[in-house]
Amino acid sequence: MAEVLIKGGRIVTAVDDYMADILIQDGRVEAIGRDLSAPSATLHRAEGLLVFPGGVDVHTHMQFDLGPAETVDSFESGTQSAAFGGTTTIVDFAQQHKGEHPKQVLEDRIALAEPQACVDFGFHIILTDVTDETLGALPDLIDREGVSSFKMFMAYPGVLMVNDADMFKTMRVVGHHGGMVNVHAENGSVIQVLIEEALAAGNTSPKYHRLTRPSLMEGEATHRAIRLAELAEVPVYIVHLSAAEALQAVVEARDTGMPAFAETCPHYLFLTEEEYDRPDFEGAKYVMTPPLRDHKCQHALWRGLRFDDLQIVSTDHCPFCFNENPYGIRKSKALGQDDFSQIPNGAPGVEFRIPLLFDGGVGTGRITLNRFVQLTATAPAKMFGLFPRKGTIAVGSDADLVLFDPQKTHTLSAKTHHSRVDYSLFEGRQVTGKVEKVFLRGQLVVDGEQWLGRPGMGQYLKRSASGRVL
Ligand code: DUC
Ligand code: ZN
Ligand code: ZN
Repeated sequence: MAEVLIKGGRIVTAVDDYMADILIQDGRVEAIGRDLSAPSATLHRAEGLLVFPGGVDVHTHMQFDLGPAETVDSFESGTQSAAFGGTTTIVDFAQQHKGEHPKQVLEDRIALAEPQACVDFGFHIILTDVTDETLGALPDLIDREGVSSFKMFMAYPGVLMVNDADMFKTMRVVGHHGGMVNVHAENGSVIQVLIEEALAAGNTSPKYHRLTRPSLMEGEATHRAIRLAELAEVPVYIVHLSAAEALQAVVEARDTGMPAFAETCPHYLFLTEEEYDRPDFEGAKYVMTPPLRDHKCQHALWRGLRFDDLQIVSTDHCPFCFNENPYGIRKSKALGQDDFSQIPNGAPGVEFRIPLLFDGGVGTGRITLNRFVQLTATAPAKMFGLFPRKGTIAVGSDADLVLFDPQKTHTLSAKTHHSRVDYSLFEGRQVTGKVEKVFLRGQLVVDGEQWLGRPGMGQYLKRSASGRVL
């Protein structure tokens, strides 16, 4: 029986904060207590360190084919990067293309991820083709295949966008079977008009990405998504919320008792729209959707995190290289050199979520240590049907643990991160608080700068109901 003993750490969960030892047996937490002893166990000393549950990032896009572009992280490189950042579970996406059966889409994606994954993983399914066959497949996916959340896009007309009628039909089925809908909420049709006008006027640079995606249209779509969900009686989760107007729609819904939820991402919390003014096409690095917003929005997001109007911080890790080489133009921002609308939408971040939120959230006093764990591990696990196996430190839970040095200062950089992407949104930023050791089901995978994990050790997670317990 593989035994591991972690001694002398300060255990922090979403609700607790105390000194104790943790005994791990066969990948699970066997005991938590003072002065535990297990002579045959491998010992790790944790004096001076915080012990968190492994992070749960419910919004990543590894090895993701978006048509003209493909994200540059494989499941192997992306999950290794996640582990170095203290994240031991991801929920990624399996995307349905026109005519595809959602179950087949899921099976293909699991087959791609399984031999490569270095952390545990689940999938949301992106629905783009709402037919009777698609709708008929959903109950089985929820009840038997462990997929209880389905993403739909209100943006990207002609590519990913689902109209209101199809969205409503999907919501009704998903709600009835214990699932939740995730919505990319932007008014795609109006945004398309603005994009075409900008290009016709010769406005092709990255800053027009922001100017053609106004926060008002995120607010409008968020309001609409919530109203449709209300009628369909389904929990709704707004992904990558960036705008104060969108947050307002979520707050109003929650105030009336609706199961409306939302996540935001570190880039919206720490960066603002000024980044698009960088010279030499550098603004393209910040082209993600929705775009970076102004300081007023940023302030509203921090307030939302404090008061639980926003429940989760995820990364939307969707990396494309800045330079065309070494992975070629399909994996690079250079696709949009002459036309901002062709810049692949997405940015990296899976490795820096925990250090950034610790430094810029806990370190600045904006959120408490318990809230930090809630936002990065416990709430995502609960929201997406993974709790209590994931998201906390408790007897019987998977021993996914992060030993974290709250005093150590280090610099975030693409030179030292583990993603394949060639830039960082946070290049050169100094943060205090560093992931020292990471355990995945009791196995030490990260030890300082050393990688001890291996591809294929991550397991597919069948999830239970989403959006029901928080
Ligand atoms: N939405 C996402 O969630 N990820 C990448 C691009 C997008 O529009
Ligand atoms: Zn999206
Ligand atoms: Zn995304």
